Amino acid sequence: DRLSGSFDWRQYHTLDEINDWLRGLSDTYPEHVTIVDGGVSYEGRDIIGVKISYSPNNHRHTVFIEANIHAREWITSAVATFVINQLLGNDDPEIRHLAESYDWYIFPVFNPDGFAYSHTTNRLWRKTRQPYSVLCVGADPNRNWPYQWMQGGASNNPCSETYAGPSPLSEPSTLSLSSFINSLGFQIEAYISFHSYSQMLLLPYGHTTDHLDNYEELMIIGEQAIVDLEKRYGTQYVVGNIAETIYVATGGSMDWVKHEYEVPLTYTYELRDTGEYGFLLPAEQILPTALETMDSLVSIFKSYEIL
Ligand code: ING
Ligand code: ZN
Repeated sequence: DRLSGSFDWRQYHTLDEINDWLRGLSDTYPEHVTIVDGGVSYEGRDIIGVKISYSPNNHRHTVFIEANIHAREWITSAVATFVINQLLGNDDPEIRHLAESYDWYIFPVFNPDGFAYSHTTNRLWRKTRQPYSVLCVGADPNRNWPYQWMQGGASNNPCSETYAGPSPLSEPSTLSLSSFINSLGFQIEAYISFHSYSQMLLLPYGHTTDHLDNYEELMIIGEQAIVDLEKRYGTQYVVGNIAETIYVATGGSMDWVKHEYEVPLTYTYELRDTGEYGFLLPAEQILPTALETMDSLVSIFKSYEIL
């Protein structure tokens, strides 16, 4: 039932389908959508995102959203593309306000090689596809960023699922995405990373359970966001620091961006579910997951405006 030329949220899509849809948006909405070039992966795939801006001549505050840095977490790119579609096409006044208040940079697939491999060969692949030994391929791209690299919850064994890589930014994808992020630098007002699964809203940092930077403010905004997320379908989330709430983990993208650019709003979502289907979340749950997640995003930025 896959109509050619269509894109929807009733099924999961391949990398090519996602990228074709993104490129089509810049034709449909030339005044508001620009394709942005996040570089090229180890296997030579383009890492593309969209910039959505309703005031291209102004210097606006920037929201950066990344998804599918882990290959098997398919719900994350489905939600990211849904967010793009909402920002461009939903007439709801709260969503129009949100869309038009920021410059948005949204990358639905941060790890295209792994994502393609999870479609063709191994549905549960997590890492990149750069080989490190005869037997073991890939580094964990969410353990490969320079802040607190290899300081806990990461492995120096290339065969591990959490292999941090031989050095920070050893992966072509993380290296080129880091330079793209550097080009935005202190313009970044919010950084949102989508993972699955566990139904959590996580705050920096992963190396310590200490409450650093603007932890209190992020907790207040996050607690309201999960209340607003729950309203639609009763889905329950928990909010908290990475190390306290899920596990110690270092070298994550959000922690690096937070520390490097003092980004005020930083959240990592662990989307549905809590383990019944895990990474294999049925396609029927894409739309409800996306809708409740959108509710929480609206909530986050509404709270942030007030505080
Ligand atoms: N969870 C994340 C992981 O990379 C995380 C949790 C978020 C760690 C942010 C560090 C920083 O392990 C999943 N499911 O991948
Ligand atoms: Zn993940």
